[in-house]
Amino acid sequence: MRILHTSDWHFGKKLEGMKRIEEQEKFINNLKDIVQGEEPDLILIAGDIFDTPNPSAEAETLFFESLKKISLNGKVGIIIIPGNHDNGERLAAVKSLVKDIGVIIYKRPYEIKKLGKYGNMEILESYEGGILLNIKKEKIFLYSLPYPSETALNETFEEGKYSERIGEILREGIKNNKTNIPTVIMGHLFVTKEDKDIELGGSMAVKVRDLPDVDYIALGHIHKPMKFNSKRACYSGSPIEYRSTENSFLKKVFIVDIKGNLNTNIKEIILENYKPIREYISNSIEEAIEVSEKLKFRDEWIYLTIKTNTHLKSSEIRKIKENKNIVEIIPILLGEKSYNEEIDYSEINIKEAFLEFYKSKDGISPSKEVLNLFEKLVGDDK
Ligand SMILES: [Mn+2]
Repeated sequence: MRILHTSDWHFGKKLEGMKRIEEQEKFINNLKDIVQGEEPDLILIAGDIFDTPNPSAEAETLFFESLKKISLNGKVGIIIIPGNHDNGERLAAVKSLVKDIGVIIYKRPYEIKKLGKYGNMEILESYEGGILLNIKKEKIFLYSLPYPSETALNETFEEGKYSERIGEILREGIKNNKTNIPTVIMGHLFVTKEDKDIELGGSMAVKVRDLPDVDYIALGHIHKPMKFNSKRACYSGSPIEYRSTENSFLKKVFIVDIKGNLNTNIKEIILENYKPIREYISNSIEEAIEVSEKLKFRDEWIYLTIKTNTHLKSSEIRKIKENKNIVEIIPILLGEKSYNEEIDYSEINIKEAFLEFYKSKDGISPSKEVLNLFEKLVGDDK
């Protein structure tokens, strides 16, 4: 059986307030082409479909369109679990409508799915979190674990025992596969090679060694593609660079051929970069204005650092921001730090005190305009 594994779509996510919906649409078209070319039997989406529990109508519309597109109008089955960013109940609200086109959506851990046909797939047996699936006369046992928070699992984790506990839940869950049918697990988890107990954004870590040995583990949560070969466990990562720190690695989806008896072949497919995040540095405000003008028609998000010895005027900021792709201007003030801690402000006049105080903040002297304005405000106090 051939599986396509993806996760962390984060539909509706923005970059410093800028919408990414166009890139998210481009990803779905890219993914549809991959599905057509690779012909998977099943698509697994391992959580964080949306960026927030209350996604915008625009993000939801894109999600519904995506199901239709990447399933090739119901030909390829899709199974989805919620991540920590999703509201499982809301994500699964559409389930009865999408059942006939072969989409199964979990709303919470331990959910028992109804037996029967789901488009071209059929659930032959159903347990807490586990299903025995028949797709085109091939069978797999799939155990799904949506983001396992204490609330979702309705239990309190014992200090230092989280990783072991998750391992136990997974082992218990796959026990219902009593035959030699290949087993696949899908989970929204923070898995790490580290042996220490660590946390990521409030999620406790599951150690690789605590994962069970199955044919494949499709993971979601971490945005960088990763493989834990000893357990055939992978993070597909997010399809889009969601932060500037994500521009150092390629975005991927995985094509996984499950042959049984732990004989699994994992292939990585590199996604297009629909709109890269780039960082530029200018050595003056004039240069920054020139750079932003030059980059205007380039399809990239821009963080622009400006080394300057004066503060940016609002007119200069406006000029730079004529380039709609500038997400942030980061000024670095290059004054000599001449702040004198010893100064006794009672000994000097108010204009001198203002100059010293201004310099103490940014290490540069105020412009003529600022100084004139200050004098006008306080009157002529010599
Ligand atoms: Mn997540």
